[in-house]
Order: sequence, then C-alpha cells, then structure tokens
Amino acid sequence: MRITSLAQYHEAYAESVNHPERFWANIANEFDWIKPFTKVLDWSFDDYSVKWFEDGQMNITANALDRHLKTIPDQAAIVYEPNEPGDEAITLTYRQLHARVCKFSNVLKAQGVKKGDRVCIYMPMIPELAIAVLACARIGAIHSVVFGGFSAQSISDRINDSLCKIVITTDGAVRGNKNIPMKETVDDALLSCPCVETVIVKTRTKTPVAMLKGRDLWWEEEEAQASAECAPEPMNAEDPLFILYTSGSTGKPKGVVHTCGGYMVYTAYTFANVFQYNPGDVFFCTADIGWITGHSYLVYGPLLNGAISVLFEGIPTYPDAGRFWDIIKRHQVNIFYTAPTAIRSLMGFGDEVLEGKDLSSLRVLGSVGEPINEEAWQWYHEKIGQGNCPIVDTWWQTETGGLMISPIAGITPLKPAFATLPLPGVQPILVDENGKEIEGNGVNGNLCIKYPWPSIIRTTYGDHERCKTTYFSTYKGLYFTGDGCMRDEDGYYRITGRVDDVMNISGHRIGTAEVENAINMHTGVIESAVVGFPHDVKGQGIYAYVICEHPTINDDLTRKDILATVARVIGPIAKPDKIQFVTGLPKTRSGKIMRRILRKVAEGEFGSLGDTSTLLDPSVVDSIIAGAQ
Ligand code: 6R9
Repeated sequence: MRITSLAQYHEAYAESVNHPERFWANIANEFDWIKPFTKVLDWSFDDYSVKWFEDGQMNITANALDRHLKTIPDQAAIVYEPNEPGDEAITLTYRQLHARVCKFSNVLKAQGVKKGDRVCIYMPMIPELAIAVLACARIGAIHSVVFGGFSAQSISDRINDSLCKIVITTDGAVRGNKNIPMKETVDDALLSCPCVETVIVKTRTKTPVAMLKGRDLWWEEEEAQASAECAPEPMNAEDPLFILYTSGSTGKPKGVVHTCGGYMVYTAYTFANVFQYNPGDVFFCTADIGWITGHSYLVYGPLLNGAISVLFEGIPTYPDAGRFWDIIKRHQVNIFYTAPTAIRSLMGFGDEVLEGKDLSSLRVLGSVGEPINEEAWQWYHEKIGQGNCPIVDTWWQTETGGLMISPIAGITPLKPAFATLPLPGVQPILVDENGKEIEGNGVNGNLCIKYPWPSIIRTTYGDHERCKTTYFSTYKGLYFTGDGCMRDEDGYYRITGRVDDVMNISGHRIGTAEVENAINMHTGVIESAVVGFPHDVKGQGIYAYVICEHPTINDDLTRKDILATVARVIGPIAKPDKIQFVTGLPKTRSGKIMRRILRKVAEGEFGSLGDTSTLLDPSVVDSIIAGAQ
C-alpha cells in the first residue's frame, strides 16, 4: 500500500479511478478481518447511500492494537507530554495501551454499555482520552468526543442529539497556567440530559468535584477492578464507529457519522503514504482529539500503522513560545503536523525563540485546517524544516474522514500554499454556480467530489435528510465540500476558503448562524449578523453586527456581556473579535441579510460594496460604514 515514487503515485491514482473496487479491496485485504468481505462498494449520490466492504466483519482496535502485539509489543504507541514541561512524559507501549484499553472496555461493559450505545467523551488531552475512544471502539459503542473547550450547553445539545447514556470526563484540566473545570461543566450540562445514567471521572487536577451517588464513578476505582482481557467485538464494516459534531451553515451542529471498515482503511492508507511514515518514526500531531484531525491522525491512523504518536496536553505558548520546538527535541520527533494558525502565532514571537533549538530530528512537516498563506509556508519551511523538510498541506474535512488533496511527502513536487494533487481514490471536480463542470486548468470553482472514497460521511446522526440536503443536493450527483478552489496551470489545487456561511477561526469550524443564535440569546439583543473577516493570526476572525432594543448605556460593558453569553452558549472559541452596534441590517426586500456587504465592511473595503440597489433601505449601509470607521 506504500507509494514510493511519483510514477507510483500516478499509477496508483490511475488504478484507483479505473478500478476503484479492485484498488481498495487490495488495500483493505492488508488488514485483519474477522469475516472477509465479498462486496466492495455499493453507492448512490442521488439517493445518498454509500457502503464499503459491507459484508465484512472486523474491529478497528484489533487492527490498531492486537495486530501489533505480535511484532512491536514493547514499542511506544502513545507518548504523553504533559502540560508542565518539568513533569515526566509517560510512554504507553502497544502492550500497555492494549491492556488499558481492554480494562476500560470492561469498565464500560460493567456499566451496561453495549454495541451501538452512544458514549460522550469530554476530556483534556491525556492518555485516558485515547483509551476511552479505543475502548468504545473495542466494544462497538459509538464515541462522541466533545472538544474540551465547549460549553455545558454545547455538551448537552450533543448528548441529547445522540442520546448518550454515559459521559466520560475528568475532574479538571490544565492548559498553560490555567485550571479549567471539566466535571463541573458536565454537571451543568447534565441538568438537561435525562438520557445519561453514568458519569466516569478520571482524576487530573485533584480539584474538588461533586460526585453523585448512583451516577458518578471514579475511573481509577473502576479500572482497578477490571480484567485486562476483552475480546474485540465483531463489527460489520458499515456499523457506526463514531459521531463527531461539526458546524455547518445552519444553526445546529450536525453529528457526522463515520463507520468502522472504510474509515480504518482510509485513515491508515493516507497516514502511511502522505507522511511517508517509517517504522520507529515519532509522529507529533498537535490537534486536539476533540477534532477530526485528532481522531484520524493522532489516534486511529498512527496506531493502525504501529506508529509512535505524541499526545500533548498543553498549549504552544506555555511556558514560552518555544514549547513545540522543545517537545520535538525531547521526543526526537520526525514528523510534525500542525495548523497554520499555530505557525502564524509562533512566527509572531520572532526567530529568537528558535535560537538553540535542535530541530534536526524533523523529516516531514504537515499543515491542516485552513489555507496556509505563503509567508507562513516559507517560515515553516525555512525556520522549522531548515529548508529540507517537505511540507504536506493536507486539505480535508470532518466529513471526509481522512486526507483528500495533499502532497505525498518527498514525492509530490511542492508549491507553497497549494494542497497540490488529489490522493488515490479522490476524484475532485470544480463546478460553477449552476453545477456545470469547469474543465481544464487555470480555473476557479466550487470544489466537489464525484466518486465515493472509503471514509466519506455516511449520514448525519438521526437525520439522513439533512445529510442529503447539505452535501448531495447543491449539485446533482456530487458531494459538495463547501470550499472554493483554484486549479492552476499545472493541475495543482489550491483551496481558497469556504463559500458557504461557515467561518474558519484558528482552524476551527464555526457557523455564522450558530454565533448569531448565541448573540440573540443575550438580553436586549433584537437581531445580529455575523461574518468572518481576515485576521493575521487566526486566519479569520468573527465580526458581529448587533441591533439592541435600547441604545446601550455602556457599549463596552454590553460588548463584554455579549461575549460572556456567547462563551456560555457555545464556548470561548466562538467569541466575536469585533462587535459593532447598528440600528439596522442591510436586507433585501424579501428580508434576506446581504452578508456580502457586511463582509466588505468588516474587511474595511467600503469603496467596493457592489450593487446595493436591491436593498430595502440602502441608507442602512451608510450608517453601518459610519459606525465601522
Ligand atoms: C481537517 C479539518 C474543514 C474545512 C475545509 C476547509 C478548511 C482544512 C485545509 C483547509 C485549506 C487546507 N481546510 N484543511 N483549507 N487548506 N489544507 O480541518 O476539518 O474542521 O471539518 O474543517 O477546513 O475550508 O472545508 P474541519
């Protein structure tokens, strides 16, 4: 399954397009199947349904853990780098990780968790987060990890959407010099979650927490009593593996569902190839497991390949802006995978921070989450990669499960700020507004994919119609990514950003409608409109236009109150960077907000607002401009 030259890439690509079933069956057969599959693919993008390897049975943890016990039992699987640089790093070998996953699987079983049950995981970046994820997969429970920065309200919305019966959390979390409550936030969330029967709490900060009799259990006590043997549950390839909530253009985040077989095959294949992982290499993905990048390239992809995966609890700027570089030295990291926002932020601290740092172990660099600007790309290449590490700019999405358009490290000729070429199995197509294919090179359009790959989204939990309308109805017969894209003269792809109402704030997806709903919950707010605007470090920032019932007496305090409301409803990551109070919003006669105009104002481009003649009241625009300056 390993591509080792450009010619082989082209060969593999051609095979994956001409004989997709044969191509993926060969790769899938490299894994351990409990019952081999005989059918490879069944699909329709018109009445959306995709099934890969559907009559096969397997368990992803048997492939990610048990399989390696025969060959590399004592090699590190996860290297945990704690928040405090002075604290000891903890290594879990494949044997140890296997035993702990089995134990925790038995803990879950003892609490009555069965195949198909949903489990909410709300934890900081500690090894037990990966253990909890894998234990669910082992017994066939569907994990729903909620990023540790989300609010109680966001947790309860997610729990109630998929009716989780158990929540796994910690007493608290440490990030940099901050102590963050976790159990307390879960307790708040559970006030409105009657479906939850049990909460398992791992100790991290020794913060005092409430423990309800009959509901709350300590992880340590339960694990101590559990057996280290637990056979992996046989799963059909198309049984759900996990749900991960992500923002779209409408208000409510949707639960993206991935299934066992295709996700396993695709994440393993892309990890091995794109990063050109060699046995013994140390791989460091800085993403939180609460996002898809952490699921696919911190946990599953690396472990399926028997890799060594670094799990970092802290933040890049604690105790100083050299932390990533110290971790690279400490653990002799060979492959480093991070987000442009982190690169831009660290660039801002100046090159002095890099003095004396030993980055010589690095061989491959990766970027993910948002377009990487050329300046950041060059800095990353020169200062971190010392000019000799390829950068793989990986474009993909929660819905795609794995990397889609990306260079293959050291093999695909690079172009700064380009995701370059589609990986084998990925058939991109650019279309215009009417869904007509834009052929040839040197063109721009909306990015769609015309053929299924093994880890494509299967459904949005509990609402298949929503999945169909969101992804498969904008353009008939195509999966629509929501991204704009350019294909240059050489056929290289460059993702230009979202073309829908989704913002990308520091690589985090946040819907404009979601933030508007949160702002509108603030007392006295009549209406709001939110747009993204270019931000030096975050890539995009959040700009909110807000109409209040009464002229506010203290604008500054009201702004802060609104931020507090947004943090409470969604989480601190969704707090607007700018709030402008307005008396009206630019609306068409049919009542639609013209966001195009608001975006231009947020960008400071007052002179190029375009046609405003269809507005109900064009004078609104003048007063917004006056207030923005
Ligand atoms: C993996 C992940 C998906 C959206 C996607 C796009 C943006 C991700 C990118 C990129 C340009 C890249 N995006 N990678 N844009 N270049 N290399 O981030 O998933 O959180 O679902 O976000 O992120 O806009 O549509 P997710």
